[in-house]
Amino acid sequence: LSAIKVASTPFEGQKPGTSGLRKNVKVFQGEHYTENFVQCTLSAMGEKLPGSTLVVGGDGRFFCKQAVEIIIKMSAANGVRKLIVGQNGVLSTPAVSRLIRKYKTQGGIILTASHNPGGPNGDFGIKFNIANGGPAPEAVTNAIYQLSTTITEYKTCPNLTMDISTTANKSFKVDDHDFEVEIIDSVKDYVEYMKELFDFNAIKQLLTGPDSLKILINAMHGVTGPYVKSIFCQELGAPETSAVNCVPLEDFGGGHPDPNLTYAPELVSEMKKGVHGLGAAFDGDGDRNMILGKNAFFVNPSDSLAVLAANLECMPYFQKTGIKGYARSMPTGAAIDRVANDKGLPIFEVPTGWKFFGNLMDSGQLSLCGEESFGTGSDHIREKDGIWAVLAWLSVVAHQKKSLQEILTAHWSKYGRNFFTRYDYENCESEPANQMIANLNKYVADQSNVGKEYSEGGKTFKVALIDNFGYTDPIDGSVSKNQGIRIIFSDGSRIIFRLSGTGSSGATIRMYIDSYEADQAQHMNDPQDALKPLVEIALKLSQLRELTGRQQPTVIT
Ligand code: VG1
Ligand code: CO
Repeated sequence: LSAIKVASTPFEGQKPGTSGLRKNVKVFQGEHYTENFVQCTLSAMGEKLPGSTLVVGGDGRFFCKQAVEIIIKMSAANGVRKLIVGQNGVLSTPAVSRLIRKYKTQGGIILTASHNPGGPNGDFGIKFNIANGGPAPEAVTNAIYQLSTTITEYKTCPNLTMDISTTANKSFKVDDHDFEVEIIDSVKDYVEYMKELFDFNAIKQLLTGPDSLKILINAMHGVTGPYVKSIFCQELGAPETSAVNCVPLEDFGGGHPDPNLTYAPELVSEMKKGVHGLGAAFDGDGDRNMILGKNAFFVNPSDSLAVLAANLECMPYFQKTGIKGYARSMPTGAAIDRVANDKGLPIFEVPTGWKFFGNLMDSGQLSLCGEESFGTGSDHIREKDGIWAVLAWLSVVAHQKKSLQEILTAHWSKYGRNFFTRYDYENCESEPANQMIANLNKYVADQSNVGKEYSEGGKTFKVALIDNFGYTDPIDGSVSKNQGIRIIFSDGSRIIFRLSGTGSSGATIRMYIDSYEADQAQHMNDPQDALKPLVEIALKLSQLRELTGRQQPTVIT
């Protein structure tokens, strides 16, 4: 077999966002589009490319298989030594992270647009993960983007073919070098690892037997289906009826594979019946999780993180490694900060996106972290991990022998409650959204706004700190600016605005509100009631309604 060079010209906008390059499938299907981006991804590896091993897989959405085929041919032509590919091109994002670490590869390529809808009219995405198993840091994604602006050709091996539908190991000779493709079982390594991390016997006891906890896991036709069946049904003994929508579909059955109260209504209505004690759903690529208790009691992801932080000791992995520290993304509710303070452990605040946790974990300073966007994970891998989060919750329930609602209320009694909500305004016009952010930038740049008071619904808040969040990585010193507008009040309440970096068209505005309540008598209030005054202040201050014309958000968390 021999490699050839194909002439090409740059495409605009091949700039990875919060989590890889995401565009409409039609864009990726365009002539040379995917090839260009794959070439830039490989070229950005520099000296590490020749002789490297890479993991390749995705969430099984429409165009995944074609993309895998392209990557195999191009890797062969670019001097990669070996690819480890999930069967049918399927691997969850956490599974890729695990495989990179387990087999010590130089990185991996993940084919997913995560929580964005899929199918012929949906989105597709490509993301590069580095040797630690985590999403490439900005230095790498910037290098990929720079290459994409000047690309003139890509290398491929058009005659190389490989059946990816069965596990196999095949060797090729491409010009004068060896190339190997190993097609592996998509779930096996991941399942084995979960058994190392958790006490499966304790969880099995919880899920089987007379007083067993009934669970309902909804894979939303994303990649997690086979993992869910294997772990929760086969290994942990939950009945087959506990796992639904477990057949991965190229278009996720037409749904929006995002586990939240709006896009997972089926889980919510089933949980409301009061039959199940714990419900969970995952996103397309399996790194997000939503956890519900009996009667659809909603566990806010920021609370979920704090409860797990307070209870890690009951899990074998943390008994072995100890708890080094915690972290959350900036917009995430600050509930976990209180647990960290109580335990005397460090807490880090990083920008949105999992790539910012990697260095802290690699340097042994971080054990558990999360984001308000239904992302929870630990240093067992370098991605957030939906199934891991459910296993962590089941470990806590098995240990405490209480319902989720009891666990949450006890947590709030001890630490106080951080009420948190996020409003998403999806697919706004870009111009007014940018205008709003520009206005807010002007507002936070003017330090005379500090000390101003805003009153709404009988409550008054005094501005204590305003900025556009910037972060300096404590390990490598890299600086990330403009990560979100922050308006912080004297009681610690926060209003945050940022634009999404994962959408494929238009602008999605995210507004985050976080406010602490010490008074136990208020803890059972509805967060929407508790946060109403701050929501109104945020909407007025930003003029969001006036500028975008949106009276209501698309999604409220
Ligand atoms: C969103 C979330 C962010 C998350 C990212 C990737 O980014 O807010 O917390 O890390 O998605 O998640 P943005 O820029 O749209 O706000 V996933 O599961 O889509 O890879
Ligand atoms: Co995801």
